[in-house]
Amino acid sequence: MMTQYHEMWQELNIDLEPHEKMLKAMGKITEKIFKSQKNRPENMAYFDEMLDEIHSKRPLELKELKEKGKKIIGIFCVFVPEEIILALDAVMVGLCAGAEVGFPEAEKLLPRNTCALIKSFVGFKMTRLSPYMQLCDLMVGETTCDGKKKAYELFSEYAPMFVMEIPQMKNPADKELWKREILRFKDKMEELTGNKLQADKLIESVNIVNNKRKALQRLDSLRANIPSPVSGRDSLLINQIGFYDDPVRFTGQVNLLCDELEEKIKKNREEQNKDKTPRILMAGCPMALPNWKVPLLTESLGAVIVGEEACVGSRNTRNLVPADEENREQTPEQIIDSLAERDLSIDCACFTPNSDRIDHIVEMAKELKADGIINYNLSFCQPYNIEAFKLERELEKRESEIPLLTIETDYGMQDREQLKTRIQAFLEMIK
Ligand code: BJ8
Repeated sequence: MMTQYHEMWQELNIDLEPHEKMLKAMGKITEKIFKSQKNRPENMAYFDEMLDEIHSKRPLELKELKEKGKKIIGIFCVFVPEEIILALDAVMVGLCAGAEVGFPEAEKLLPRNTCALIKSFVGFKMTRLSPYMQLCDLMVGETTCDGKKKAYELFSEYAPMFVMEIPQMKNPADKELWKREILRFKDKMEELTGNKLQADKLIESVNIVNNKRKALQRLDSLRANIPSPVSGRDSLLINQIGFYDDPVRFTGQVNLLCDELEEKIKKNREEQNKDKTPRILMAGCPMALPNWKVPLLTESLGAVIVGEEACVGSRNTRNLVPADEENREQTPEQIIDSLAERDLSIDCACFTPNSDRIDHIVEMAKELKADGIINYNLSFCQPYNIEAFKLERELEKRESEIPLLTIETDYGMQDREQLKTRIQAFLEMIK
């Protein structure tokens, strides 16, 4: 099998030597971060395997699908509608990345003071270290923050790009703009795949994606139990894998895990009042795979993360598209209207105003019985760093008793000790 993977990487023009080094390093890290945890749910085995084989098994599946004529579509933001991609018989993969490995190359194209998430995906492409990027027939960008917008302009010299214009506000005209953009994307996808969008296929895809979101919602709600039946690290990993895996298979595995967690909760009833583990809600910038620095630090210091107010988390899964019987009789355009409506409920900091996000953070903290919030921001991410001030002020204004720690960091390990000290002090304060 290994030879088969090597052949695939060669065919995909992966830079083999650094790629092998990277995979070896990843293997060691994942052992330490995930597999060494005690009393881990048995059904995490599927996600561990997905992670172990993230550059082999899944890319090979995608390559085989591609050989059968399916198109592979890379995305960088949860606004890009997976429903349209699936309905046109293509496959979606997330391309946001959470490692520093390609930064020196990325910095030849972008200023050093660019957000790590952007430098990471640009770096992976330029260093030819991602089989997903090499497999893509089309990469879909979006005009969210300025950093991404300008990076896509440069990136388009290296990869086939299609950029969607995301509105910055949420007025009726903005919804119309977004709906037009989804229709423009549909046209592009029809041209690429040679398929025509049909209402029944679109409804089927809406249901597939809704089911994926429902399974992740189920997982999130189980974490509201005391003690939480699953670690934050594992939950984050599951959410990250959701951007790579086959959506139907992934949903089945998340539900299987949830069945096991429900059993565990029943058995742990008597622990309920004894558990004093500090419970943390993580809010802010998305943590793309393999960005686990802050969750690992937080949980290694004795806390448990009970929710992610982020796009790799509940911001992406909170709302569903009206489906099932309600839209059986609808035309594709009417269903696209519902897609646009749902998308505009995403409270990304790129929108102005974005007060829903603060309400959601407060609601989540209450529902998940969080003892504190860690507001996680990537350096040079203006939208989230500026909203951090607003969040602090709003929590004070509302006399919210929930303590908040705001941190600004990147993908490097240089600030590890400093972060550790700050998180430790925060946890001691909330105990
Ligand atoms: S809907 S959060 S996935 S844009 S962290 S690149 S904002 S400078 S990732 Fe995002 Fe879509 Fe919004 Fe979600 Fe820019 Fe900030 Fe970097 Fe960011």
